[in-house]
Formats: sequence, C-alpha cells, structure tokens
Amino acid sequence: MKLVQEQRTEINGHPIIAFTLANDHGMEITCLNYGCIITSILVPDKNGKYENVVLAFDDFSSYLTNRPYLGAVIGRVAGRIKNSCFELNGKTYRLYANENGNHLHGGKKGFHHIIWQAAGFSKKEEVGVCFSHRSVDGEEGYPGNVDVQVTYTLNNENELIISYQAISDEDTPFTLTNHTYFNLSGNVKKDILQHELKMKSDRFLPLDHEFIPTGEIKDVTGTPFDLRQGKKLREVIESTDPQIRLVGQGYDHPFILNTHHDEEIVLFDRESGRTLVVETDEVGVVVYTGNQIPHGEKMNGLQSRKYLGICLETQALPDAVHHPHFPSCILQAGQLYSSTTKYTFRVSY
Ligand code: FUC
Repeated sequence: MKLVQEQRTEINGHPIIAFTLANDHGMEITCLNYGCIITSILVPDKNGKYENVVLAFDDFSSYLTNRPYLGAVIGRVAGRIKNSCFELNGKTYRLYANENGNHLHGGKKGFHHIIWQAAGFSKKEEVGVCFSHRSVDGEEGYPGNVDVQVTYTLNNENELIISYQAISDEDTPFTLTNHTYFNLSGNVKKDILQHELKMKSDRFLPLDHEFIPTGEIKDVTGTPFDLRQGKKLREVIESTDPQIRLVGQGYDHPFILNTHHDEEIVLFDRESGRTLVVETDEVGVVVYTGNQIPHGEKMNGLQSRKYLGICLETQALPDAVHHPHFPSCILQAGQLYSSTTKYTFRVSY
C-alpha cells in the first residue's frame, strides 16, 4: 500500500494537493482536495495492462468551472430541485438557481468547488484519504450547519469504497454522490457505446422537459430502461423512446435499485475485459451517459464530446423534496447521515 501526496497548484494561498493511492497489485487512484475530484483510476485489462478508466481535464484550471462536474463529490443535494425552492417544517427555503430557474448539483458553489480539509492514511490492507468540510447555515439557501466527511479507501480487492458521513444542526435536504465518468476502454481509446450495463432495477423515474422527475414511478418492462438482462449502451442511445430522446439520446434518469450490496450495477467492456461492479446502500442511481458533455474541452488528451464516459450517481431520488411518495432526503438535526458506495474493478472474458 502506498500513498503519495503532491501539490499541483494553489488557490488564494491554499495548496491544491493530489493524493495518489496505490494497492499491492498496482491499482492506483488519484484525487484532489479540490471538490474531492477523482482524476485517475488505473486498473488492469484482461491482459494485465493498467490504464486510466475515468474522464479528467488536462489542465487543473478547467476544474474551476467544471461544467460536466468531472470526478467530483456533489452536494448538498445531488441532482435537480424544481424551481429552486422547497418547504420544510412550515418554512419556505429559496435555493440558488443555477439551471433554468432550477437548482442543480448543490448550486453556485457546490461541494465540487470547495477546497476540503484532507488527511491521507495508509494501513496494511488499505490506503485512503479522508476529506472534511463544514457547509454553513444559509449556504446556497439551505438551512443548518452541516459537518461533512467523505472517505476514499482503496484495498487489495481492487475496490474503491466511498463513504459519506454528515451531521447537521438543523433539518436539511441532503444527499451526496460522486460524479466520476467511467470509460473502461482504457485511456479513453473509444467512447462508451460498446459498454454493456446490467442493473437490478425494476423501476425508473420518467423526467419532464427540464430533466426533473414527473413523480411517476414506472415499470421498466418493455422499455429501454430494462437493464435486468444487460444492454449495450449503443442500443439505448439509438432508441426512439421519447424519454431517451428527451435527454439528448441516452440516459439521464434515476433508477430505483431492487437490492443493495448485491452486485446491483455492472458495467462491462468486452474488448478490454474490464468490469466495474457498483454496490451501494442508496435508494437509487442516476445513470447519465454523457449526452450533454460540452464539446471542445481538453480532457484525457482529447477534445471532449458526447458519450466519452458514463456516470453512475448513487443517491436519493432527485427532487424528493417535492414528491412525498419518494423516500425522504431530509437529514434530521443531530442524526448521522451515513452512506457507502463500493466500486469493484475486475476482468471478465
Ligand atoms: C448529470 C445530469 C445532468 C447534467 C450533469 C452534468 O448528473 O443529471 O443532466 O448534465 O450531470
């Protein structure tokens, strides 16, 4: 197990540190104290060749805007909140509106634009970084001071474990995710259209024209959202289904997971043999096939474009504050928020 820290740059006198975690097989993860952004994950293909399987900007300065939210932790609330307002305990709260009057991915200065406190650790069987941050009362319009901790741990099973913990002094909506774009081809040799996705999910949430859940919970049977037997992403992206069209030919949809910590999400690239298994205790996952990746930004030595990566955003259901029949995303004052998502990298033939 190895941990290397190096300063990349600084922002107003605050050092931006890159932490590289390496396990005994040579799997490596690099992440920053800025936004807890993951900038590289090196894993082997079926021939034992280690290559990077995540999207990352070529220059650090691109993370200061980071329109596609590459690699970052998203909070206080991942996803969209309609009309940037909600009611809680008889009070109306107005949030910063950063997308068509709606609130997206934490607002103006979400957790992806924060310099987190960071402490690396290295033990016999695991290596990691613990990030912490206090989100203050009123930030982006949210109530309460929230102390947040995010821990990235790498072990010798080629597992990355992301665990989130938080405690608030007032009730507040709260659900975190990680917005890493995966591309298992290795060093982004290809887009993700040949990847296959399999999920244990019987239900998904249709979206309105602003990509916010309508409130309907729909059975996946007979739709392009039925991933129970697995589907090639090309098949989904080429579908004429109105929900696939609505979001720019692909997925940008929440799925409700049937099971937890049970190989519920499996992404597979046949050519490289790389497989990613995602397991979580979260209610759902927003699957986003990179339909809106802005063009012409420099990432992975390429010009960015659609479908270069896929996000598997494990989280509470988006806009839950407006849908009483969705599981609540309210973190009660004094209660511990605790959530874990595990990413296991394997090879299959
Ligand atoms: C995803 C999507 C969005 C957005 C973004 C960058 O989570 O839900 O539509 O484009 O992230």
